[in-house]
Amino acid sequence: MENKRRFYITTPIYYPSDKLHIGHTYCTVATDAIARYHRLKGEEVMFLTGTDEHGQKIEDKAREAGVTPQQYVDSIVTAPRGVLDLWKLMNISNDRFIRTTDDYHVKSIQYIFRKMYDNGDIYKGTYKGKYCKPCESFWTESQLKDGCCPDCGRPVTDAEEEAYFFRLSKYADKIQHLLEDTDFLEPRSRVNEMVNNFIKPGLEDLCVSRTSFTWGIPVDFDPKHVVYVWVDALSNYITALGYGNDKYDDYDKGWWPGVNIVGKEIVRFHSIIWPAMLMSLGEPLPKKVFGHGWLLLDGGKMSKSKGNVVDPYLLAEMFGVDALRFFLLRTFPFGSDGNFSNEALIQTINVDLANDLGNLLSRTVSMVGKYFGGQLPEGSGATEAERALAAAVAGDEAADGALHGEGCQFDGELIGLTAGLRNRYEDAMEHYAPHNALAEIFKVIDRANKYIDENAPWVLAKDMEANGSRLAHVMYNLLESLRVCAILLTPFIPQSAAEVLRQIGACEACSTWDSAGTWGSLPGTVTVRRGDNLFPRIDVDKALKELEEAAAAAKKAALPELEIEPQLEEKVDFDTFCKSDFRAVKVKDCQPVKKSEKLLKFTLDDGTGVDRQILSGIARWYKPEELIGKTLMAIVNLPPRKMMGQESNGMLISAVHTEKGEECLNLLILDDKIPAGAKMC
Ligand code: ME8
Repeated sequence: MENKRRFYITTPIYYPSDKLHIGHTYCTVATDAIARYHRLKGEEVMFLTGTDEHGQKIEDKAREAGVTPQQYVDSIVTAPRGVLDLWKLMNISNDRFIRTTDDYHVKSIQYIFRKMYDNGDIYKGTYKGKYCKPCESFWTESQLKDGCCPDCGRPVTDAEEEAYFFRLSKYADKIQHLLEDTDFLEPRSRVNEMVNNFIKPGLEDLCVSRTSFTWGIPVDFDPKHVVYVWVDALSNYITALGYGNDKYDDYDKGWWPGVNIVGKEIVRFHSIIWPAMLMSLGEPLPKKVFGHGWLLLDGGKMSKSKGNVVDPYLLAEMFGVDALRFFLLRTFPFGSDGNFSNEALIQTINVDLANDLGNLLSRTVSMVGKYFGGQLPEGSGATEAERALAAAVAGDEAADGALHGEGCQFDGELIGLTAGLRNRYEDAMEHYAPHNALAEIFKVIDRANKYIDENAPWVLAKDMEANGSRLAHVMYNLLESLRVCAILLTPFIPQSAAEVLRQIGACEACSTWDSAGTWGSLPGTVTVRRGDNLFPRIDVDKALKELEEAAAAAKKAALPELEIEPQLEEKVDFDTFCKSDFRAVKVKDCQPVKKSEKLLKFTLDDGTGVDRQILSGIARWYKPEELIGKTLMAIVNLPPRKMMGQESNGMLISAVHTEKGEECLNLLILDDKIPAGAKMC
């Protein structure tokens, strides 16, 4: 046990400022399949994922939402249907989950920053950029939109900010050597891109602290600075093992160095900045950085701002988690970009899973049931000659192919192909090519389906006395091929593969990696267990229509909150409308909410004799004192909601519209002669 190989694998930690979409799911599911593959081989695996929670973007989004940044990230990471829930749903087998707001990570980052400062690789300088006064935001030249602030569109001015810099330039030669002369970065095509676009033009030192926002890890020896993005984010791969903190002690236990799987747009940070940081710290470099491609929609990258994200919850709930996992890894070569489409998803499920794998399983299990009462008779298993052929193929020796007897040619082809499968699969997985590993499995599944037609079991079954033992052997060969495929499918479709193994009666010992390389592991007298159809065929038109409707609903929900929509809302029936309780309310008191720029807290007389508290995000438009005594309209039967730790019981009604790009809001102010509690109808 002690000599077990340790394999540490990571997937990028996700920014909780956007909605998780199918692209993020792709990256995490692929890393999960690779982690599970190493576990299947008997290695000790640590798989890390997490969330990257600091930065100006989060600070801004939190402000917009009227909550603290910590509340904002919590609402995305730990809330129902948030990040943690999605990974649970997708059956992600991570051993550890890091949040960059975790105390131990904060401590480690301060240690790392100080260590690089003490060794002279971090120094204080001046960050020159562009500044938007109304937004109080710094921008780089490349972030500007038509030379103006990308947020508000107003002109920017040149500005300077004191900042710390990391001496990235010092490591340029070493990094170039690492990229060009080792297989540190894969696929190789990304190496030229890095060297030609970033290293050869000259690596500049990197700005690693900021003073213009506060949502970050303070530099402990100069706390007006917060550590800026990449030092904080990249270090997660070692802080999660305990580097610089005492939460974990795995860093020195042979877990590091690990493999970093990342999307192509962050290859630059992982293959240039990350190794330079580790060189500065005197720590070992990752074993490998693998840069996978993007899932594209209509040829372009998915992004929330384009409104073209695909919701993994929707797809997983509609088609099943394993079907979605399978599609992502079967369809797109891992190192390249691929075009996502609902049609391709449904087609893959119907062809590969329902037709090829599903049918092979259900036909085989039901024939064993029908012809042998579910249990194969004595003597159905692999012959010595077949075992020898399989062993020769698996051992890469020249097999003499000497199978004799009835059906020997078909048997030899199926057994030969299946016996070599584990090697071909392993080769693909070791080269980070899960799509090739799956393609190899499906060659065997196709061959096994053909084998059924070649042997026509229904014809053999007509004369059981003459053909019974041949028929049993044909069934055995099918079960054995299914067994090897199911074991190797486990990293991709864990639940379904386990169900295949259960239905074909594979015991624990014949469901292992070792047994996947040994033809004939299944006992000859195996008993099958019929079960549900694993992958029912999908009605393409119906599913596409449902997806279209769901996408339209999601698009509508994503429209900017305060813009008048060109179309009126969908109709509601009269009874539903009548359930909404609109009342006149009188403002007894109105106060700003501490630490919120958006919220006002109202104490209202709603006619019941008990004060009602409502929080409303209207501070931009009204001063609290101007509303005291006014008669407003509120809906009072909404469930209570917590905002900034305070309860809000209802909602004030206002009219919203956009004028010259500006959001305008007007509360519905009623005639004072209307008494508190009057019902609106
Ligand atoms: O980059 N196709 O976070 P992130 C494939 N926090 N992969 C995609 C994708 C798509 N359409 N869209 C996103 C970050 N991804 C940083 C990482 S690591 C120390 C810090 C991938 O939320 C993307 O390439 O923007 C990245 O690998 C991951 O999703 C998280 O992206």
